[in-house]
Amino acid sequence: MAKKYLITSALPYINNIPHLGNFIPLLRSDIHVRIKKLQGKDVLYICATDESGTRTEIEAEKKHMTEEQYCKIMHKKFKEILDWFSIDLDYFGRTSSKSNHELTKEIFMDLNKQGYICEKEVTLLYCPDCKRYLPDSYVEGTCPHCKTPGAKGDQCDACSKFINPEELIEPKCKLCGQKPTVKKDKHLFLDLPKFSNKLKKYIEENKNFHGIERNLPLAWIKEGLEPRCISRNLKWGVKIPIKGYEDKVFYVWFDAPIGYIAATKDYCDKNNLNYKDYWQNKDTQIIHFMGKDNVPFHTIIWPSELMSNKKWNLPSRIYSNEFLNYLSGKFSKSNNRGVFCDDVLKLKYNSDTWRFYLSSVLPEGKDSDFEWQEFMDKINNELIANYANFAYRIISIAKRFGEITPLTEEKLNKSEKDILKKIKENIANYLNENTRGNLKEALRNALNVSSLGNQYFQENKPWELIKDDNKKEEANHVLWFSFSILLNVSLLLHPFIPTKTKEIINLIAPGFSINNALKDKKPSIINKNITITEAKPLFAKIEEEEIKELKKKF
Ligand code: B3M
Ligand code: ZN
Repeated sequence: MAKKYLITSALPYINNIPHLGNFIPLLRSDIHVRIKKLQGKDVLYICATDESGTRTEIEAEKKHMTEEQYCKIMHKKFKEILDWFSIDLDYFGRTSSKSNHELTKEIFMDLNKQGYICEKEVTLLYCPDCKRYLPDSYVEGTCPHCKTPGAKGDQCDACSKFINPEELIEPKCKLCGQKPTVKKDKHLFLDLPKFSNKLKKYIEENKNFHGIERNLPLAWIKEGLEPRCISRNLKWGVKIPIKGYEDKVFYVWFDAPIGYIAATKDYCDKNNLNYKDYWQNKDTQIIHFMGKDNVPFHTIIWPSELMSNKKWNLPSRIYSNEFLNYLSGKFSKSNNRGVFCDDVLKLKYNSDTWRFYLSSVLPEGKDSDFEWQEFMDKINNELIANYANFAYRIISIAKRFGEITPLTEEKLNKSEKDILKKIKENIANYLNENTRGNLKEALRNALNVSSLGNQYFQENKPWELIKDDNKKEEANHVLWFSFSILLNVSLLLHPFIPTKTKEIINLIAPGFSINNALKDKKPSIINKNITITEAKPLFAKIEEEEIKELKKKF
């Protein structure tokens, strides 16, 4: 049976409109999925909103809504943003779905039956002013591990270690700033030490785990894992199905990754498929995209949840990204710092423009920065100068020339054969870089092909050939081959800038199927007549003045 791929992007928290940094895993996963589709692979692409937990309770209350109402509105907003950016999900689910509640309970019961859950009395932080327990993100203090101030109640951003809220040094309620009081209560823990050996084996034996995805969990296992509290004193979330826990729900990170399975199930139920073909059939590879801060959850907690019962597929590969910063600092909605996805929708640039810029500065291997000047430079000097102008120039000349008849490969001269050879090499590199998760490099390979096209076009001067009645045949040849190069560039750029490239492909090779185009890892050649009746520039140049305005605004 042919391999299937189930590809996910980390589930965004329902209460935060993503900034461009949060958007990176969505963009990278979308590009990766589209490249896999060019290769003719069988891919299902899934995401969902992460809805459980305190954040939702507090935001809903601020807006005088029930949690259900609030999540419904926000989910719709997220969906609009993802559609606008052409994030081509097969299904965008919700962790508040019935399927997620059921699957979470099922997986918990399995863990419990196998002895992987333990109960302990814990000290909790309670804010008497706000009248609520302060888990996770609503309490702040100094990290007990690295002593950095400003650590959250579940994880320290500085050293990325897990924290239990009561371990924070000098804790403060993030809502009112008061010092919380301490209460004792019984809670459930996932007994992580019991998974240590299995996790170690799983990670060590999986050749697809590299860098932080391999080193971080192995280092933590070596240090010794500790049981992880998985219940919370809240109402909004997945109810805990055992006696004595009626007033508690699961910790948001317990049910969130199960949301991947639930979203798959919801998609499959709607399409007469079986979600077990993805999650329980060993021919399926599960691939997760996320920011690096999510790596501990996906390499330790999540596989442990799945190990309760041998039936589940474990993640085959994790692609994590470093952080995208805004002008060398952090994005912050409250300080109006940086560009958020809802802002982007109101600006004049189309989604391809944003996707191209972000793709060219992806924080892969190291952090990167969003810079307005660079935004303008990348769009004007790479997207427009290298690709869009190439496309526009050939199309304009072809419009003046009239119908172009296709030739066959035998008609190619030596230098054209060389170009095809180079395109083939770039395709091979492009696909390898995609497998390694170096999408910024894959984009380079696509642009290399565009440079080859520009060079060919410049050397063969079709604009002169079309003026000479004796050179009709030569003009036809050069235009046809230029269009063939343009087809290849457009295919390679398609995962990055899907909208414009699709328009170009439909214009120059109507009926050409984008899916499967790179199945044989070979360049494509146009084999039908080409008639162009209209030519217009693909993108408008960005002017200095616009950048000045934007710098002021953000
Ligand atoms: N919502 C954290 C985040 O958005 C979390 C990811 C869940 S993935 C299962 O960064
Ligand atoms: Zn720390």
